[in-house]
Amino acid sequence: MPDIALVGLGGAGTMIVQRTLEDSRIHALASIYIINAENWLNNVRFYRFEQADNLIKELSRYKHVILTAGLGSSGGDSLVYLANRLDNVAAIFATKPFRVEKKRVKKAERQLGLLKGHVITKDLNELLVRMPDVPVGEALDSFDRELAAEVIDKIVELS
Ligand SMILES: Nc1nc2c(ncn2[C@@H]2O[C@H](COP(=O)(O)OP(=O)(O)OP(=O)(O)O)[C@@H](O)[C@H]2O)c(=O)[nH]1
Ligand SMILES: [Mg+2]
Repeated sequence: MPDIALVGLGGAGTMIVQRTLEDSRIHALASIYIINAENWLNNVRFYRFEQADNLIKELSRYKHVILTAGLGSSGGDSLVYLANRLDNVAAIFATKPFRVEKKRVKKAERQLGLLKGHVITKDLNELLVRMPDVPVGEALDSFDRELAAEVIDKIVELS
């Protein structure tokens, strides 16, 4: 069993984890978990949030756990739940919602306030400035790749 578990929560978490798996080293270095997946991935352990208490038991067996999700969502709620119950969280990578997603922005702030420990956040609003003319799907994809690169660096550092 690897020392590291990488956990993606919700739609954004799934996408970010999926991008990390394009680096062929990752499966050897970390066990991959997806919670409330929106699409299927090979060699990944899938859980529903309703199984969170089993998941906590399983994740506590690792030396390091890395969590990633889009804040403001139910994935963000699950991230808070897990992060505050595990004592082996090495890093949290989270995205902040677009300004127009008003309800999610508020919810994201509440989630950040509840999270203990350091959270590395990346703000989706940056995309509107950096890539104003790129279709949103493409812009999100390049954003997910940048965040995945940071997650990969962390996994390599912890290995
Ligand atoms: N990084 C990234 N963020 C996304 C993407 N699609 C949507 N988002 C952002 O992530 C936020 C959370 O969306 P999801 O992760 O799909 O939400 P969820 O956890 O599946 O749960 P719901 O709240 O039930 O939709 C959205 O409000 C967007 O701001 C994506 O492909 N990549
Ligand atoms: Mg979703």
